[in-house]
Amino acid sequence: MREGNPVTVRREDYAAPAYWIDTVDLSFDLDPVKTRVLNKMRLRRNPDVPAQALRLDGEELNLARVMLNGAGCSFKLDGETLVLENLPEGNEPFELEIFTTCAPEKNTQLMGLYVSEGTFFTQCEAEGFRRITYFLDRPDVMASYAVTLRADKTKFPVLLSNGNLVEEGELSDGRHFAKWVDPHKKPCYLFALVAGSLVSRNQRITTRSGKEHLLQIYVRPGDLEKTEHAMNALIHSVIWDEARFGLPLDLERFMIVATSDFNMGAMENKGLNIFNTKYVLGSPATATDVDFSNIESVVGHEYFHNWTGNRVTCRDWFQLSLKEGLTVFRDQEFSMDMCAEPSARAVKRIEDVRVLRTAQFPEDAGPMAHAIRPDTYVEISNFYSVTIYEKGAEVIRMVQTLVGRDGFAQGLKLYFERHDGQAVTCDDFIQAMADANPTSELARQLPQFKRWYSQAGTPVVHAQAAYDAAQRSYSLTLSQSCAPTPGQIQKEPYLIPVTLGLVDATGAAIPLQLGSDSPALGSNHTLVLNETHQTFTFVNVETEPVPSILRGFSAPVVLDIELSDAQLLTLLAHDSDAFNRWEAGQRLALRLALTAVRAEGAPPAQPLSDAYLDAMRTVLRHPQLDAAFKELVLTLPSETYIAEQLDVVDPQRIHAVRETMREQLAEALHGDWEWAFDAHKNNGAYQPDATSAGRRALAGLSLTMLCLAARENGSPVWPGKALQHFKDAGNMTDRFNALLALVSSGQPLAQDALARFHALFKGDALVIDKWFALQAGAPDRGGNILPAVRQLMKHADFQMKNPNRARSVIFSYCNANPGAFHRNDAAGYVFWSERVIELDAFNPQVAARLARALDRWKKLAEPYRTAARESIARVAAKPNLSNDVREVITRSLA
Ligand code: 0A1
Ligand code: ZN
Repeated sequence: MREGNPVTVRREDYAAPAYWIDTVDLSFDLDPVKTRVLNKMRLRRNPDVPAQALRLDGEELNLARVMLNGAGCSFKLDGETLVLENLPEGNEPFELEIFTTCAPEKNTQLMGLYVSEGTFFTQCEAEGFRRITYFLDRPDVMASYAVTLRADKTKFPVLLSNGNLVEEGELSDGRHFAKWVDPHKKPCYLFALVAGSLVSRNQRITTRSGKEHLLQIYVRPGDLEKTEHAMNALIHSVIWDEARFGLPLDLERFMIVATSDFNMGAMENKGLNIFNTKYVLGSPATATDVDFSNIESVVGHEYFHNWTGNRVTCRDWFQLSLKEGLTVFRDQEFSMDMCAEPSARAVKRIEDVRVLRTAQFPEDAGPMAHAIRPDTYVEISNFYSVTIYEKGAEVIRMVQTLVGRDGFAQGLKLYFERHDGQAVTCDDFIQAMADANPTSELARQLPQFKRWYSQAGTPVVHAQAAYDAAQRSYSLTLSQSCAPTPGQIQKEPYLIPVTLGLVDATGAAIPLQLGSDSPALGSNHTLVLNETHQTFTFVNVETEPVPSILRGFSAPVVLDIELSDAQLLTLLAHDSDAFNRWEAGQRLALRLALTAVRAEGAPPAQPLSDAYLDAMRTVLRHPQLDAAFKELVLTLPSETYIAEQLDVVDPQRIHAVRETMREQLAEALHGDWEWAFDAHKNNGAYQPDATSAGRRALAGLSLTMLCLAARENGSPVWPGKALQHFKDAGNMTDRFNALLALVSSGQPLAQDALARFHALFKGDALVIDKWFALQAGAPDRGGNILPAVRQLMKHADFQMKNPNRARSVIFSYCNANPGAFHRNDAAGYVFWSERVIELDAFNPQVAARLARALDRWKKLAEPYRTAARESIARVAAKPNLSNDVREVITRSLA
């Protein structure tokens, strides 16, 4: 384990490798206790770099032998680095043979080669390959791989690696072998092998070019019928990437393998994607609509990496967003294009923005804030972040907004023409986009746009409007600022695309025109804000308009605008932009929440206004709006999002206020919720499409509201109905929503339902994860959740070493249940520090994610703040922390 040697890596220190590795021939004798790895490589000096020793990365390897061109040679170990000083001079290639062993069964970090439920898996991104063999473990070293796997045939009948199977056969002693050759050069982080007892769903497809491909999904026997949705998603991904971007599948065989022990979501290894089971397995009986939609987007994401990530990869890990931001953007677009209804696209956009604002904005305002292309890191695993991924995707989306959809496709085409087969930088990407669109604002103001890559923090755009009735003009002054972030005090202005429209009091769109000699702009236009202050004057505006600014969330900024309740109600009722329509409702609710949180004394009993409640009723009963959109509008802003608006945060008070608001909404709209539940509850045979999912979501929210109201008025009717609905449910979404309704409203019947749920799904790990998560994430009533969480950890099904299970209990409590986690007696923080330390001893990546739960401690009110700092200090005082946790904790206390 890497510990005690925290070195800061700097982007500016990048140097090309001193050697290239052209070919790698790996042989594995797979044994869980001791696996033997023979690595034969052909290397040559990089003529562009001064002559120097060869330094190969290694970690937790046992070195048995090193041979140079077939003979013994001198070498030394510098820490864990293998150093060869006396290599042949000149530029002739030479052959190195390295023989090592490792212990997959003992690999609890799940990096490198490990065993999960008796099957071998690898995870090499970012720096896991060095745990398999000595190597130049960096993404700019790309080699051709041939891999031979040998293992016991009974225990490991399936042997997989990247590329094509070229040979297989029997060996003595009940062992067998398979040899795989990957026709594509790749960096070692894309290497993978799998060996175990698995079965596969197979699908042959013919793509546009007429080429045949074999698509396969490998799972444990018994899980095969849960792979249909993932296979459909894969087929759709192949078709979509070819249709939208002209990017074909470049492999004869494309495989996905699922494992239940995985640190992240999935991994795009060339031709052999390895997935967390959570993002592969889904049947109507066991997976919710959210699971189905996640499966589709993660399958898409990993598949799209085949071009954006694999064909063109990153020069170094500072460029991570080159592949991740771009690929998240692509998977978001894919999911939107998979929606039949245009309104479902808007729903997806709202959901994505909600993630950005509840997870990325806090990161950008906290101690771990970093630019999408950071300048330094200690442990790269800590930078697989919402900033690199989600904000990275927003930056790509702004590029598309600035160059247009066709211009973006042209830019991507040029990017591949220039860089196919290379390891490149974010600068290379954006240059291709600009060069393909030379007259665009992007090309004209490229250096300024690039500040999105170098500056951390969320910009605030302040909007001020003035209507001049006499001149019939409307001027909008936009100004921007960005708060300091660690290591970046001063920020330069960004280039911000601000898409807007103007709406009159009846909701009609006002035609846009900037200056009387200027062309008509239609009713929707993107302004480019590139200075600290800028005024835009619209002419021929007959009546005072309501501004609808930042439509579609055209930039990842905070829009600071003073809109009256009446103006927000107009937008909520009429805006043609669905995102801003939703946003208007959120702003109304947020305003009421903040007023109640800031009020003196006990929180008000009825924080919601009649106007707000009437507007919500109108949305809920609206004949044209679809159910998914209604569910989003009727869901109050999260506690985390409310907290982000405040300088001093009292999580208990925020929780209390939001719960009161929910109860008020539940009671005031009681008849409407009853109508909504009845109107949306029956959907016939399960289909995972967005429209049906939206109906189930709205029925689920209605049921929760009805159970909440029942708690207030003591009526047993709706809890009884919820329990019945739970029992009768024909799919997991309905069943889980009924259970959630009972649990989140604190109904006594919840206990019965929870017990039945466990009995019904015993042995189905992903469903049992939900069972744990629901209880650990339940609203706190009198401090009952922490004891419940400690009890859950004693449950026979609890396994700390399985990341999904650990997350389902511990993260659901510490990261996703602020009202229960932030306790007056500091017990939540003590629990957190114990778990960070406990996890760090065997899985630093998972521990470091948990360590982020107290990122925002400096904003907490007393007594939380002092107690949080003490708990963080307790973790910091622990010797032998991993670099992963050490980096998070050090930055948190800085
Ligand atoms: N590249 C993957 C994410 C990933 C990163 C690190 C991992 O190590 C445990 C695993 C997966 C993706 O973006 O999907
Ligand atoms: Zn990715």
